[in-house]
Amino acid sequence: DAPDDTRTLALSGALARTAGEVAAYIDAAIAASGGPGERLAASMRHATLAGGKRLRPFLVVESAALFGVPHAKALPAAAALECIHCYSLVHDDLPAMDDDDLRRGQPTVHRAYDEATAILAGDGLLTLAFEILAREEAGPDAQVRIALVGSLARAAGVAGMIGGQMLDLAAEGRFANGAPLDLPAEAIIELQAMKTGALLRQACEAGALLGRADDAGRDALDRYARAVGRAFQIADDLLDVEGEAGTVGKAVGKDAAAGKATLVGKLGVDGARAELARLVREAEEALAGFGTAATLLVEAAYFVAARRN
Ligand code: GRG
Repeated sequence: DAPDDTRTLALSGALARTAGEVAAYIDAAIAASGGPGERLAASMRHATLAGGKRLRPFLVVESAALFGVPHAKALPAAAALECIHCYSLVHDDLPAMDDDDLRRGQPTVHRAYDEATAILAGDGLLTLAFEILAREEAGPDAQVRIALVGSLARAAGVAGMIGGQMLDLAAEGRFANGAPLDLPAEAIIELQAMKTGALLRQACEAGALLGRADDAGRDALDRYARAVGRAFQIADDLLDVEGEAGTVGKAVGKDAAAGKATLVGKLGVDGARAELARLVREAEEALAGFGTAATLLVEAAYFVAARRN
């Protein structure tokens, strides 16, 4: 069953708490990073501190909490992942990529500043993420910190987000001067698992690493994260068709115009909704072994599926 209002309220409170703590952590990390002048730091703050659901940091802290890790101890890994996520949005919005004017209701970084500054703000956040993970406070010992670095690098890199973005551009027909490719559903699922799923999985993997989870715990969280990642993408594709709360569908916008390959296109809206419901059940079942300790993570899966922005 869908969660009741009391449980949804608990999730909103937990999301807001993590969002505030991660924003403060990133703000301080930018201040301590030693970059020259105000412009670079201000553009990095624009990219990271102007809203966002902070879903990935939430998944890090709540996954770690399953293994008894206090909130504060998971914040560096959560902030590092959010830096990577925000950098990917800055670069994805650039003229050479999606050429977007707005992000989180604000001008994109290249619109608020300029293109060169946006590239450097993204690069600055990418490297700041690994600087954070190298801090002693980022994990209980060097072995865990090295594992966190490897995990985040793989998820953000060519076998994960970057590789998925490249496949996505190829599927749009960008490199062959051609029409968009008509990818089969399995190829779309794989592309999306890399482009957006990899960072969501990394969030749960980071929690498991911080908590020194055993194989069973790691596997359960990974099954959950895979299902949440797929649900996230289908919900995003449905928003393209049906619109964010209070707007006309993004289908009138760039994504649909670019003929992006989506599962909604393959399954239709009703088929996609059914798949979304199945994935949320799968996410919930994956965490059944944790009992009520996993309530917030289960709520988050429902939240991802029902999101309107
Ligand atoms: C260009 C380096 C580079 C990577 C691009 C992940 C990615 C690859 C681009 C993101 C662009 C995008 C809009 C993808 C669709 C799904 C998505 C990741 C949406 C934004 O994530 P949310 O909803 O954003 O978690 P907030 O604003 O809440 O943080």
